[in-house]
Amino acid sequence: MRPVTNMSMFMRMAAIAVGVLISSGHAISQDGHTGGAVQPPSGPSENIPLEPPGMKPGVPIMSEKEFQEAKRIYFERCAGCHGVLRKGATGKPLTPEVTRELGIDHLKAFITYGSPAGMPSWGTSGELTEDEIDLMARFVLQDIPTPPEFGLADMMATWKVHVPVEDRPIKPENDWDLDNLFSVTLRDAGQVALIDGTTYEIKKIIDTGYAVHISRTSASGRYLFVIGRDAKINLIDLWQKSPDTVAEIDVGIEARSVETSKMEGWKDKYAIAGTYWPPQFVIMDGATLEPLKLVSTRGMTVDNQEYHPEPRVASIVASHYNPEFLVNVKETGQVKLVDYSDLTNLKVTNVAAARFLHDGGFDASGRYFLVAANASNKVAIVDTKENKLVGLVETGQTPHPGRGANFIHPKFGPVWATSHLGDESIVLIGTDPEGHPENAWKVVQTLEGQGGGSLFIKTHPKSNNLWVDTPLNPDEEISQSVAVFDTRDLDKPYESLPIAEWADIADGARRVVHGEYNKDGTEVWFSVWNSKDKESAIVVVDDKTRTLKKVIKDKRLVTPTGKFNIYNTIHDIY
Ligand code: DHE
Repeated sequence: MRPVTNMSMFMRMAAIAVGVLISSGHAISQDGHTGGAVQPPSGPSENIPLEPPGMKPGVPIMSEKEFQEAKRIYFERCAGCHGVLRKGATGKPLTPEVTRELGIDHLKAFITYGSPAGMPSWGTSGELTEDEIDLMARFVLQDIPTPPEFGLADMMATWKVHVPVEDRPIKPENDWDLDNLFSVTLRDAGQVALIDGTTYEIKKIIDTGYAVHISRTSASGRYLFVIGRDAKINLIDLWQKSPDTVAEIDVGIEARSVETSKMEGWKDKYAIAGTYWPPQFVIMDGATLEPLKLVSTRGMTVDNQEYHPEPRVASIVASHYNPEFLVNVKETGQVKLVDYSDLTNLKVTNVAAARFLHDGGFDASGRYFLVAANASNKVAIVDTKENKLVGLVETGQTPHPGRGANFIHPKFGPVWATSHLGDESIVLIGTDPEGHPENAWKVVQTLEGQGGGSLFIKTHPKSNNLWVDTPLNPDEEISQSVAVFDTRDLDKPYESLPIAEWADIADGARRVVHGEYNKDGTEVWFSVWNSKDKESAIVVVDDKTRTLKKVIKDKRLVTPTGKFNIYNTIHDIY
């Protein structure tokens, strides 16, 4: 397996790409939108009770104003990797024992130039000024400010039902093709665009939380749940004449995941959201978002069995076999199967997987859930019928599947695939223990893609194409194109399609990210992701001919990233 050629450079670029975008949460107000302008998040910084900083011997002085500013920068750029409590995850621990040992000059150099292990070069890239670097070096020498908890009363204080259930439509009141609608994340606008999958018309833009992360649909497809990094959930009723937010709530301070109950008999009943801070999840009423049950994820790590105070909730999926949510806890490496059939006597099965759990998806049967344990270079497989771990498979470096891709391999039968952040490999894992027991939960083939920095991989049951993006690769030619393999002949080299070039955008990073199919599986949509002050686009590719079908451009399409086709999201098609 060929490692990424310039790992330091690559990881820096990757982290910068993430960090830059996290940091830009300014309002872009649009005519006709609901709600007001999106503000950058208060983050954990706002409510933290302060000790006077810089009062310890050998620890530099900071004014309270500087301290607040540093906390904001830390939340926006550093916490995703180092953790709110600075205990480390993807990034190294930054606890005071560690930072004081390193000293201020070392810290400043580190922040300025980055490291081969993946620390971005915040200074040389121009992302932070010299003064900001000095500020951040002084900040990480201080004691760690612990953000406040966020309990039921805090949630209730933010909970709003704009349209009570009894005032909502009893059948769809618009003529939209709801099945083939796409909810598109407009990351730095704090909005989603609802785009018709046939006409490519932007039907509506709806204000959401800060740097909205994902959209998920209720099992019936009626409700769309959107969650921001600021842990704000918008519940959008797609049956309204003009679909809009009917309820909203803040479930914490930082979040990435939301899901709804999918089990027969429980469809649309509950929603669940997990938070990065505080480390917990909350089960809510599926039609109103009323918070019903909060559960902490603090506890022991799976490997060395030590207490962890900040086990963040990464991906969440709903089981089709049991009335359960699968909550993937990053720092402890546990998959929690949370039985929602009795919230009073809540049963949680803790499956010991590996650290640090991140993103994942089901196999084609919907029974097995495969999740990346990215720091362990492994994929863990959970049987959602029998509630147990059935596999822990070694992959390439830092698997990042999104939800992965399922197809029938000509030789090995049903497989699920992941690409990687840390190298160019694409790993195919056998997923059919009944029909192909010899291949189940084993890597049956490794493909060579165009490079590391991949975030998402995609196919469709009706397609013979396997699409692999590489938005965080340092080489522009690679980050601005996608690789496509023929699933009927995987020994054939991939074809590279210049998606950003097709978008015909003059300048900017133009990273090509996140493929998503239309309902029929005849087209695949990619985002051409530029910074918020530059033009972005969505490029629609004809799946059969692998040729350009349409470029969707509009001044309102600010930083499009994730795209969620309603039908495919309801039915876990990927
Ligand atoms: Fe994501 C999914 C976390 C950066 C776009 N992202 C997820 C999930 C998690 C996560 C836990 C799984 C949710 C689920 O399925 O329930 N993402 C994180 C991070 O912690 C990270 C690395 C850094 C951060 O601070 O946020 C991060 N993610 C990004 C981006 O920079 C991306 C590329 C652009 C953006 O919009 O922020 C990005 N993440 C996405 C997308 C998905 C996602 C599009 C859903 C993929 C899917 O097909 O389901």
